[in-house]
Amino acid sequence: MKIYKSTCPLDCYDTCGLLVYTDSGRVVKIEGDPDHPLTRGFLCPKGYRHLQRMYSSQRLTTPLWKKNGRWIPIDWNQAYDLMAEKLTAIKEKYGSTAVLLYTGGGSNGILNNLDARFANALGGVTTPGGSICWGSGYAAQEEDFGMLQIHDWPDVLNSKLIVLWGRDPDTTNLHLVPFIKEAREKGARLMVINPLKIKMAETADLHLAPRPGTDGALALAMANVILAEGMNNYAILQKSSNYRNFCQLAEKFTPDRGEEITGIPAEKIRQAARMYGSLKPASIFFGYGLQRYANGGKTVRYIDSLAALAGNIGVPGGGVNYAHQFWLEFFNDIKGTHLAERRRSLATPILADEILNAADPPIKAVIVTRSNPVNQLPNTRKVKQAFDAVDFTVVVDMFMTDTAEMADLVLPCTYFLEEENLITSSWNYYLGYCPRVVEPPGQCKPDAVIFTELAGRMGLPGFDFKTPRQWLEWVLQPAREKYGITIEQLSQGAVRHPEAPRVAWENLQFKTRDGKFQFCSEEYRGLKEPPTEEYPLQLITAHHRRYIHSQFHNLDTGQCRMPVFINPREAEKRGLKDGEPAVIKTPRGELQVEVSASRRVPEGVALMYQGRWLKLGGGVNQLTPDFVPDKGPGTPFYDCRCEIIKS
Ligand SMILES: Nc1nc2c(c(=O)[nH]1)N[C@H]1C(S)=C(S)[C@@H](COP(=O)(O)OP(=O)(O)OC[C@H]3O[C@@H](n4cnc5c(=O)[nH]c(N)nc54)[C@H](O)[C@@H]3O)O[C@H]1N2
Ligand SMILES: Nc1nc2c(c(=O)[nH]1)N[C@H]1C(S)=C(S)[C@@H](COP(=O)(O)OP(=O)(O)OC[C@H]3O[C@@H](n4cnc5c(=O)[nH]c(N)nc54)[C@H](O)[C@@H]3O)O[C@H]1N2
Ligand code: SF4
Ligand SMILES: [Mo]
Repeated sequence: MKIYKSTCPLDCYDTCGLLVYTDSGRVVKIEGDPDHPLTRGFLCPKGYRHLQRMYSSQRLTTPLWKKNGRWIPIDWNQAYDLMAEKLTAIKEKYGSTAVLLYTGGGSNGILNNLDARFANALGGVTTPGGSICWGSGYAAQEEDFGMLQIHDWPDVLNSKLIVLWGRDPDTTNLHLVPFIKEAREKGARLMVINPLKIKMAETADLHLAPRPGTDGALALAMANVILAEGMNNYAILQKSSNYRNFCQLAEKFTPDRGEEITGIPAEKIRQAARMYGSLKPASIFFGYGLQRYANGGKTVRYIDSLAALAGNIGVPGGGVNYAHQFWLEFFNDIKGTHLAERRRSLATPILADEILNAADPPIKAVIVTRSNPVNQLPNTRKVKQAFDAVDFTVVVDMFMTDTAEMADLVLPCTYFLEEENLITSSWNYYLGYCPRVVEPPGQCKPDAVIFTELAGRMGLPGFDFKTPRQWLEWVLQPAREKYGITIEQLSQGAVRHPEAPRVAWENLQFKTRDGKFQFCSEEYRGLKEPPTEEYPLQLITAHHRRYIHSQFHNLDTGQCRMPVFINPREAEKRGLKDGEPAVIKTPRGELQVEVSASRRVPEGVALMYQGRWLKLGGGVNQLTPDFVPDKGPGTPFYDCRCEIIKS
């Protein structure tokens, strides 16, 4: 038996430290590494299912080529020849930006970015601009602070108040939970702001349940009370711009107006404002749900402004924790940005339309890596149309996903334990390592090798290294030279970024153009798709505890209707009983579902979990809207009205 330290590569806040046990060339057990400073020895349900997934009989083990609608196994030489031939022909006829590279959150491995290097070396391609995930809030924080920083997780122990604003750590950020518990044992209070009664709301000191997509109005109404009652803090005044205009905006958002928009009683808004204005320092943890709306970018900006107003920026135990942008400058540029001669960007939230309408050049080929856009982009019907319209689609994955099904060529990649890699996260400051602990099955190859070999075959520049280890050593060179961080060191456990702040913006020197924090005075706007008589409910399609996006769903057997959670009163109004089949309808389409009556969901809201495969009876994105929100562009999945009827 051998034991290795490794890192969970999933696109998750936590990037857990793992202990991987092998015996006779097989992984026999995975558990949490108790020495990891943040994740401390336990895993979430997905972490414990890695083995089942890695050894699943559904793994793709050979390149597959679709001929006359049937999959034919081919070898790598044939696969590379096919790709080289198609991509060269398309580049010659239309230019390299006729190729779209679509990458996603399948793996946080740094070497996986060699797909982008390949695309740049090809001459530069088209990529989705903005983000399917966090785009609106990201753009908002860049406006306010100039860049994104977070507090170290343990800094929450300095907080007197913790605000989980749309974040549900028990579901998506499990290893933050013990830190929150410890802070509460030390006396910190907890406020949960979430339309749903999440687990933490059960024990919170205050739970506010705004109507989905109205948090901006809540933040402004809280600012109104803080100003009216003189609880504002002046420390940031000299270090900020646009303070007065923000105050003028907030003055218009009385608690009564807040109540009208959010549905939260004015007195409760006052109570929340008094807690936030007096229990200092207070830390806010953003989730991404609240920015998946037409107004999501502004929402995040108003909340940033509220935090600044109350004096919760730049202080231990304070902060507005969204994401951070460290590490990149400590690595050599694996994406090879300099290799591209041209590039083009298409807006992510309307990508299907963008593909269908692209001209000069049109999109002729799509390369999909570590993502499942047919399942994960909004408005599936259109996404399928767009993929259908493209001449040549290649998908690199471990499984025959909804997207892979639509491809011409599918290339089998390795599981993270089958090749070495480095793992970073935008949600904590640690860098982790994954060693190669077992041999890959069949002909599976790591993405790094696939794109290196393909580039070699096509004679593209910029691929001087051949093996993953050579690439890793090169990527790490700046961190090694500056801080002595080596692969050997990383194989002993994750390393914290030496320059990342324990407290974000501690000196109040911001990265904005004038070096100041930017208060937001943009006009408040509501939803693009508020409920109507025909579609009276708002549909949230959130992330599930046991799955990460579409991953792991295929390990569950059987096809069944997806549950839709609604308040028992909403079920009753429609004559629907718990467990009964029903149909959910939105302006995009409909889906067969099963009613699940739940008091956790407020009236006026329907909750479904995103990710289940279309071929397993899922596909919530058949229902979700595709339009460009206020900032990012992010992807406003939850700005979606619906109705549920008997089937
Ligand atoms: N309705 C709705 N839709 C949503 C969201 C929502 O809240 N509601 N959330 C959005 C968010 S936040 C995100 S981040 C996106 C996620 O969207 P995607 O990133 O497209 O999501 P995944 O389903 O995780 O797809 C990852 C794929 O990569 C594969 N994979 C894993 N490891 C590797 C690897 O090393 N190499 C390669 N080549 N492939 C690998 C997996 O098998 C999987 O098929 O979805 C978005 N979609
Ligand atoms: N288990 C698991 N963990 C994950 C993921 C996963 O798929 N599964 N995905 C990872 C990724 S890529 C991401 S982006 C993150 C996402 O992590 P989160 O942001 O924590 O999760 P989401 O599911 O995007 O957001 C949903 C939460 O926002 C709330 N919400 C929805 N609308 C509103 C609103 O208008 N206002 C407020 N205040 N709250 C609202 C929902 O009720 C829900 O609790 O999680 C990461 N971790
Ligand atoms: S998915 Fe997240 S919480 Fe689960 S094991 Fe991986 S890093 Fe840890
Ligand atoms: Mo995400």
